[in-house]
Amino acid sequence: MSDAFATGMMARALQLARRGMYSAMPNPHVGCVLVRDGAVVGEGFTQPAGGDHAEVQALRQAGDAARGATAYVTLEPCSHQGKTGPCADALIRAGVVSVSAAMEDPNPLVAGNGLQKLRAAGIQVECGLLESEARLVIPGFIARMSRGRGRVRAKLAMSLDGRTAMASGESQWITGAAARVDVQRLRAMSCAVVTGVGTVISDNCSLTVREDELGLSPEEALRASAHQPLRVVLDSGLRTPPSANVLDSAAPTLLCHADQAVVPAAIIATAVNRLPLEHDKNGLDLHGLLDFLTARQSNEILVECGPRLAGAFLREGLLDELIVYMAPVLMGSDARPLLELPLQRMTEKLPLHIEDMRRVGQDWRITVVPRYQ
Ligand code: AOF
Ligand code: ZN
Repeated sequence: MSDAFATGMMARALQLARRGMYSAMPNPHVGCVLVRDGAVVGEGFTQPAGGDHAEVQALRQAGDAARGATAYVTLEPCSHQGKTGPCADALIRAGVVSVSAAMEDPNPLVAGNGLQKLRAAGIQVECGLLESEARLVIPGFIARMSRGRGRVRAKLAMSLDGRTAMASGESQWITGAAARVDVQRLRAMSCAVVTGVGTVISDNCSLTVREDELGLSPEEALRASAHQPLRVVLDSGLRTPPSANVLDSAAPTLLCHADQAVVPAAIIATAVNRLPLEHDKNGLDLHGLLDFLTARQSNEILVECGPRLAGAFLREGLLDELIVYMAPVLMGSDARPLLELPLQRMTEKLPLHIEDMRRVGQDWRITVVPRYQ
């Protein structure tokens, strides 16, 4: 087959992979295309956790036509027995003769073993086609597997003059409806959404994914909203009102508090899960929180909070990405700044790299990556 044909098939597999972006977690979302005699005979993408891997779906669709086929898959087929059987074995059994994987699986349980297993069975194996594109599809999974911490992204909304709330704390709404749809999708692709008690008190936010606010097709919206991210509230002194929306039953919640704080009876009565964390003048131990979220297999972590917590994550060097929605309004000089980051000298400034800037309805979305020194 020509290079262009193979590239086209892998691009199709990447497109399929993205269909699992709101539902496959904690699994990486993978896509697979099976081709025989120049025709697609099967397609699949990773199903919600515990469900089929991409290859199994594609093989099922192909049936007998898989014999003699080539598989294009966005991640190395697995070689281990996890919640589902090894995909490498399934491909061998089905009589696939050639496998092109975009990248090796960074999961140490696989890490090349899947490709080796296929080669040992006499299958022609290639790895690396559209690799950089494939890596961009699952950055959270790669980060969790390779550095032991998922990808942490903060979302902030500001006025053109860089303000996020009035002095009173009032902040609803700075951005328009389209930006809020975008935020729903950010939540839907995340395993956890982190906020601070200040935001909970001032906005009574619910931090849920809502099927009718995602702006997706009915089928996609249903799949996306079937999974609710863990809501994490950082609340050192346990000031969260027991009646707060984040404590309702719409999604799981974790209340993080100072390890020495006395837990009010009304909070105990809500039966919310709690995580005591070390605490100092800068607030709760964010590293401890991220260790917990890693143990819970969180690939993408969204921080939706006020200027203080966003500043704390940045100071600790823990933010991988900031998404700033900039609204065409001015909120004036008494309003609160984007971040609490008390710097004094130009030498202290934090350099950023702007990765993307695009219009979202009436607002602009700016995606930046901090360049920690
Ligand atoms: C594949 N195809 O579509 C995906 C793979 O517990 P399990 O059985 O679901 O396995 C999870 C691991 O399998 C996951 O950590 C990753 O290494 C790999 N994901 N592999 O062959 C797929 N999603
Ligand atoms: Zn698999």
